[in-house]
Amino acid sequence: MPKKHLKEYHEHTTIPFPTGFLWGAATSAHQVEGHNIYNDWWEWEQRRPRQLRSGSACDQYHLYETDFDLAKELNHNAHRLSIEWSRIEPREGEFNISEIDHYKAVLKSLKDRGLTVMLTLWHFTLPKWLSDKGGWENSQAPYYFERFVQRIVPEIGEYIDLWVTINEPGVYIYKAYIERVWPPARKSLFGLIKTYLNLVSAHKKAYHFLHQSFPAGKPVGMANNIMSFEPYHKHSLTEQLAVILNDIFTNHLFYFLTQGTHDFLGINYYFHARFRHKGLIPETVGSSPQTHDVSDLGWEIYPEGIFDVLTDLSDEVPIYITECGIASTNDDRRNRFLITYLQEVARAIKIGVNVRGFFYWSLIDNFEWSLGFDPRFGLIEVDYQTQKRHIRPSAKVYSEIIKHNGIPHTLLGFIGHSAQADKILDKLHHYEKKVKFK
Ligand code: GBH
Repeated sequence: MPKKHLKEYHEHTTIPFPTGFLWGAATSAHQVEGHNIYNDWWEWEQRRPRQLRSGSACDQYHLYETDFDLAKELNHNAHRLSIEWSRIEPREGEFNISEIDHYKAVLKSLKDRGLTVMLTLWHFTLPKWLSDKGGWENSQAPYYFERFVQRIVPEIGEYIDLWVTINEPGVYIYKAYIERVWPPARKSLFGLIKTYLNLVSAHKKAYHFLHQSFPAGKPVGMANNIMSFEPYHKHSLTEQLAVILNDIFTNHLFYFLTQGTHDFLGINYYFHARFRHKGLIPETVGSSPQTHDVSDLGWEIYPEGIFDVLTDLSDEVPIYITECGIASTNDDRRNRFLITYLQEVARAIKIGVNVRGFFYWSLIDNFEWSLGFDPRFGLIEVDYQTQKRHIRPSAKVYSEIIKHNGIPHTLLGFIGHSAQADKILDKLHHYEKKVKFK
């Protein structure tokens, strides 16, 4: 290309994503629906302060059409959500037909809007009847899950494009058995191991059943919380050992135990951790607003980490980023997050990583488990007093990226500026008029 065109080329092109890339957002049933009164979380919440109970949550059980209209309006072409087992099977072996019909209507309304549907079958909550029997520690738990899957899949299968069997088994055992801030909040190494292995078995059973049900093929995977680990000192052996061990347990063990049962890898990316030794024992180095750009929860904004985990897990099967998002009431920060993280995803794709989609966590503000409603992850703000939805400016930036199936270069210039997204978009539209994006 002649030299004089280089500048123009640089400024006016979009960082492209592959054709057919899935763009959307993710939610989970208990976090958005409200009144999931037959599950273990509901029971657990009643023992906690009122503001930490899910209650009506976002009332998406009734407002799903409003929310899906907004997703559509924001150019999303895909959506990830979960169904609530305890609604469908509120008592052992008894299936509630009207709740099954409800989910058919929900899923159909996504299809009516032309969205590709990714459905999670288990996202952290258990029917109370099962938690009373020991939950995932019960040796029969994988069979109960399989029975639920066998009952529901034929009913809703026609609406689903991609299946996620289970969400973040590693996070679940950590929260429930180590931190003990989630039910069953038990101190039991045996229980922890049993739960983990039963989740392995539950995933495999669901995988095989889904494959039998749809021989023509609907991809099946699961979603793992994948972290980017680093040694603080490049040459410290103890720190490197800490990286290797954490990497094995957090990022690879579940895949290893379920080898051959993943049509794609579902990656939830939120965390970066550096290990620094104090004496012989490596500790994680924290990030603070003084030293790092962090979310409202203090989680470090570290876009390079998503490149790291994508290249690390790049394999023969495709990857979907099943969750990635930030809790922030500062929307400039969310813009910065979206643009810089997606730039790193694009970089990974450019060097050959087969990434097929990105689901921002989350479409709307929602119930963040033990932390209640304070963390604001949504592209759309929820006013919990009125259940009104307000589109955040960052949702429009995301929508613009989707429209271009890539990141317009004009957006890059604004990373780090505190300009309002509306201004960024004005500028972008001005450019578009001038240079006509393809
Ligand atoms: C994902 O977990 C989950 O899949 C999703 O449900 C969650 O909303 C999202 O990320 C954002 O956190 O209850 O004390 O543990 C990632 C791990 C799990 C860490 C929820 C923060 C909330 C505080 N996250 N946890 S607590």
